[in-house]
Amino acid sequence: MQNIYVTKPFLPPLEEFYPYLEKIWASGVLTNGAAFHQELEAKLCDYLGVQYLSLFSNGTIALITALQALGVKGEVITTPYSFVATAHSLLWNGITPVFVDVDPQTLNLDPSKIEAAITPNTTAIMPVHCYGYPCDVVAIEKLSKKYGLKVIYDAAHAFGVRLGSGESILNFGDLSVLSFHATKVFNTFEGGAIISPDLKTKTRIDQLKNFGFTDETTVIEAGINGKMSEVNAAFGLLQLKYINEAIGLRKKINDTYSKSLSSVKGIECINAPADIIQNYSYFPILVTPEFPMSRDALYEKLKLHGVFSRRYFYPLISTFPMYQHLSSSDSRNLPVATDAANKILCLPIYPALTPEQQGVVIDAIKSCAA
Ligand code: T4K
Repeated sequence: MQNIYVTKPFLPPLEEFYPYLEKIWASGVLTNGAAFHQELEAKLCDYLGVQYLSLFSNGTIALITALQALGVKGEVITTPYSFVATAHSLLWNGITPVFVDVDPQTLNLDPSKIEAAITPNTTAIMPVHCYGYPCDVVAIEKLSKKYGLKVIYDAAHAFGVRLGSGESILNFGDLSVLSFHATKVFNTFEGGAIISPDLKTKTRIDQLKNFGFTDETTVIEAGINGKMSEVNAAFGLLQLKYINEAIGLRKKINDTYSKSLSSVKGIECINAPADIIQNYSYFPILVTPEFPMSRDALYEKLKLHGVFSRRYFYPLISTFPMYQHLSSSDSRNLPVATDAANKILCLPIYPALTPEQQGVVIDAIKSCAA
C-alpha cells in the first residue's frame, strides 16, 4: 500500500520543462532578476489580479522583508494559529508579537478582540488568511485606519483567492505575502512574493531583496538576498499554465470530502465562506468530543491505514519556547485557538490524489467513527 500524504506537489510533464532549461543554459543568466523572473512577475500580476508583485526566494524571507519595507517596530498584533514562520518573521525584526485569539468560524484573527490588545507600542497587524479562507478584511481595515496601524497579510495559503466581487484578497492591507513552497497550491519548489499597492513600494522592496543596491555601486540600506532564481521562475511559468486545472482537481476532492464526511458524527468540516473564489489548498476538519476517539488517536489510526494527515496548526505558535514568556501567550487569552489546535486535522488534498486514495482516507475515518 502506497502512503498517502497531506499533500504532493503538482509537477507538469518533465519534458515541458527542458526548453526552459535550454534557454537558461544558452543565456548563462541564472539569477538577479533576468528574463524568466520578469516574465513570471508580469504573468502572476495578470493571473492574480494585482498590480505590483515582487518575487522572493521563499515566503519567510518575503515576510521579513515586508516588515522591513514598512519600517515596522515595537509590537505587532498577530494570530497564534498559523505556521511558525508568521511570528518568526517578527522576531527576526526585533518586533514583539502580541497574540490575539481567532474567530471560531474562520479560525482567522478575530477583529473584535484586536482593539483590547492595542498599546502605545503597537505599530501593525499581521493577520493570516488561514487555509486560504479570507480574514475579515473590512473590519481589520477599519481598525487600522482608526489607530494608524499598518497591515501586512500573511497570505501564504491564499494564492488566487478572490472575494465574491472578483477582487483579489491580495489587494487588501498595506502588503500581502505569498508562499510558493512545494506544499502550496502554486509552487516554484521554494519561492514567495510580496504584493505592493504602488510602484514606489515595489521598487523599495526590490532593492531590499537585492542587498539594498539601487545601481552597480550604490547601496541605500542593509538589504538581504531574497531573490528568486531563473530556474524557479521558469518552473513557475510552466506551473501557471496548469494552475486552473490543478485547482479544479482540488475542488473535486474538496467536494467529495464535504459530501462524504458531513454525516459523520463528531467530524466538522470547516467550510470556506460561500461567496469567495477559493483555491482548495487544505481540507481542514475538527474532531469534536462526539467522535468516538480523540483527534490524536484518529491521527495515529489513519497512519495505520497509510494516511498521513497533518495537525495544521498544532501546537499553537504561542506555546513554542521563544514565545511562551509573552503575556499574550497565556492560553486563557486564546481559548478559541487553543480549542481549534486540539481538534484540527488536515486531510490529504492535492491534484494527483486518486478517487481510490481518497476513498481510503474516507473509509478509514468512517471505520473509526463506527
Ligand atoms: N506563513 C504561513 C501561514 C505558512 O503556512 C508558511 C509555510 C509560511 C508563512 C512560510 O512560507 P515558506 O517560507 O515556507 O515559503 C510545510 C511547509 O514547509 C511550509 O512551507 C508551510 N507553510 C507549512 C504549512 O507546511 P511541513 O513541515 O509540514 O512540511 P513537510 O516537509 O512535512 O511536508 C508535508 C508533506 O508534503 C510531506 O508529508 C510530504 C509532502 N511533500 C513535502 C515536500 C517538502 C512532498 O510531497 N514534496 C515536498 O517537496 O511544513
